[in-house]
Amino acid sequence: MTTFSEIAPQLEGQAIEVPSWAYGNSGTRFRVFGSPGTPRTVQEKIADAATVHRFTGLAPLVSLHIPWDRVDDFGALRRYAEDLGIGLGTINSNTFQDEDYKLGALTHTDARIRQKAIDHHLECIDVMHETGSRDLKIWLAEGTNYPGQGDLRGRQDRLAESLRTIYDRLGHEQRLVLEYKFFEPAFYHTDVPDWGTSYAHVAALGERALVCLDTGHHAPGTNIEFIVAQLLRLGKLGSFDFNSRFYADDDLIVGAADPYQLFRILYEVIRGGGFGPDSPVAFMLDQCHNIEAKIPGQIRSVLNVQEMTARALLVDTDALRAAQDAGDVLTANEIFMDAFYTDVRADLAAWRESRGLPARPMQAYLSSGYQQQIEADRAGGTQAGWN
Ligand code: AOS
Ligand code: ZN
Ligand code: ZN
Repeated sequence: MTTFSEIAPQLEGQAIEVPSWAYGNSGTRFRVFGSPGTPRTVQEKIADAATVHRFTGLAPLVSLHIPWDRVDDFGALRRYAEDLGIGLGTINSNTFQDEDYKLGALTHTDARIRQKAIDHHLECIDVMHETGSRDLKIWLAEGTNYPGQGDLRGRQDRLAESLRTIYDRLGHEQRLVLEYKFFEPAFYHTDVPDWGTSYAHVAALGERALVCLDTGHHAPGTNIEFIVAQLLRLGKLGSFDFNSRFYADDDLIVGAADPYQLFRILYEVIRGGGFGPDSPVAFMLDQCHNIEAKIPGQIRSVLNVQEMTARALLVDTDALRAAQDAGDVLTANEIFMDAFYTDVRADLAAWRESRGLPARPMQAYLSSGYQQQIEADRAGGTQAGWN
């Protein structure tokens, strides 16, 4: 079997993009709970994101959300982040919290409202020029709650036209990633519900339009790693929104609900050419720490991705291919499971230390005093959330 020392070099430079909103307050429709030390500003969110990177070496970018992270000077914000050792990543648009968008945004029958939603995305592209971001992430909460409420085909036509206007404004180095979600907040139909619909739209737009795959956005039982393999084959997997779920879009810590599924997804990413320094795939997290401490929650998340990546790299692909070609079902499965069952935590700890990082990032953070400091420093003021 492949050994850890053989695959360790491939772990160099693994980069996971943490979401700004993971550091702010979040919750469900029943309540949003605050917690001490929660950031009050986007600068404090960035400071916390930089802290995750400092202890793990895994999180060099923080993705922003407009308008939640809007500032007057994004150039200054970029320099602030860079002074803390990280960069600004994906810009996430928001057409799901404005009164005008109750019945749609990019799909709306009213051209004035569609233009307002398009203009919001054009503002996001302007921000990208200042932050140096590559990706504009579009997630649309658009759909209907009742059969007959909307013209399904007309909505697709208007969506295609709106996306075309946005795509044509992108800079030459910029990309559009279109995220799908099978339900919520719309309950009867969602206008971008599945990978096929996202693929159809991004394929029509051009080579710098790709699919964003949120691991919590599928019906229970969906074989997500198959979608990963297919989109990589098609050259249209742009980014992940990693999280985990037990039932719906729970936005829980990635790998917490089903580490084996995360392993299988990462195996397909590696086999499909989506992993490594030249990978076109952004490894974003999209999570909310509703009840647990936020910085430790992000540390746990990036470590879970690193650990399952290491295990997936351990798969003996030569032996596996031989077993597959021979039709040796049980041996093939055993080779696959051998890698998944390999505990790489001690190897990872030693490898981190060899690179000047804490062997055990979580324990290093918890004993660093940073949490106590921010709880003292941020005792006053209004905590950031989904606003
Ligand atoms: C919503 O369910 C989606 O996962 C979005 O990707 C995400 O929550 C949003 O981008 C945050 O603005
Ligand atoms: Zn998402
Ligand atoms: Zn989601």
